[in-house]
Amino acid sequence: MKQYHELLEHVLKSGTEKSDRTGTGTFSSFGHQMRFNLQEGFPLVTTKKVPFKLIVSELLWFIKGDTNIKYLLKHNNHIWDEWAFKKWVESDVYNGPDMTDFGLRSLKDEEFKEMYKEQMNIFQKNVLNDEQFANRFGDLGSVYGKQWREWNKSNGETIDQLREVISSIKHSPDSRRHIVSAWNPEDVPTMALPPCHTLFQFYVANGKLSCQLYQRSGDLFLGIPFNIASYALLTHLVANECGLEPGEFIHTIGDAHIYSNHIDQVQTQLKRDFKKLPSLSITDDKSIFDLEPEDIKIKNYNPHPAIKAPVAV
Ligand code: THF
Repeated sequence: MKQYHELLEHVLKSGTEKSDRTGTGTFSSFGHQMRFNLQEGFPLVTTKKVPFKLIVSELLWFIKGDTNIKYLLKHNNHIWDEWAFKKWVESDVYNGPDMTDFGLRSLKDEEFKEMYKEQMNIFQKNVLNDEQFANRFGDLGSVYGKQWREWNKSNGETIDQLREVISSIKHSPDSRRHIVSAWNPEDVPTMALPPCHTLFQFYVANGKLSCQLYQRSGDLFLGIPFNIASYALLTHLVANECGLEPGEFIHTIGDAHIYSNHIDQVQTQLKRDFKKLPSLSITDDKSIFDLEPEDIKIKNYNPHPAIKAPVAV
C-alpha cells in the first residue's frame, strides 16, 4: 500500500493548515488519486491493524439499505454512534448533563469524558432495547443505505440504485453509466453528515469489474483505510454477483486531510514496513443482498499493531 503512504507523506509535507467543521484543525490537500489492483491482494492497510470486521458490517448495513445504527450495535460496531448520539443529546427529551461539543470536550477534560461515556452507554442500551427510542434516535436519516437502495423520486416512488447498477453491469457491461450517487442535493441541508463517498462508477473490460469512487472529503488516518477496504470489498461482491473477476479500485479524493491530533500516529505508521497483502474469502452461491458478516473473511492478514486516535465529530 505504497500509494497510501505516499499520500500521507505528501499531505504531511505539503498540506495547508486549515480549520474545519469539527474545530480540530487539519493539514489538507485537494485532488488525489490512488489505484489498487485487486488481483494483487486485498488492499487492507498492513502498517497498522485495521478492524476488518467493522468494515464488513458497515458495508453490509449500506447494502441492506439500513440507516439505523441498531444493526451496527448488534454487530459490536460503534463507528457511527457519535452521529446518532448527537441527535439525542440535542433533542428535547434528553435531560442528562450538557453534552455540547462532546467530541472535543472529551479529549480535553477527563471528568467530562467519564460523563460522556456514561451517557453514551445509556444511549446504546436504549437503541438496542427500546424499539421506539431506536426508531427515533438510532436512525441517521438519508445516509448511504437510503440513497443506494431507496432514492426518493419527485413522484413519491423510489429508485434502487444498487440493484439497477448490478442489472446494467449484467445486461450492458460496456455502458458508461454504471453509477450510484449518494449525493442528493435536496437532502444535504438537513443531514447530520452529508455523504463523504459522493458517487461511484463501475467499468467492465476483459471480464474484470473495476470501480472508481469520488470521495469529497477524506480523513486520511482513520477513515481512508476503512474506505479503501470497503469499496474494494464492494467491488469483489458486485463482481461475484455479476460473474466477473475483480479488476481495479480507483480512489479519487477531494479534500484529503490529516487531523492535527493524528500527526504523531501518522509519523509512527510511516516508519513501519509493509507486510504482504491478505486475501478475501466469501461464501459462494449467496446473493449480495443476502450476505451476513460471517460470510466474509480475511485470510493471511498479519499487520503491525493498531494505532489509536480520536475521531473528530
Ligand atoms: N468522520 C471523521 N472525522 N472521520 C471519518 O473517517 C468518518 N467516517 C465515517 C463518518 N464520519 C467520519 C465513520 N467511519 C473510525 C473508522 C471509521 C469511521 C469512524 C471511526 C475509527 O475510529 N476507527 C478506529 C477503530 C475503531 C474501533 O475499533 O471501534 C481505527 O483505529 O481504525 C468516514 O467513513
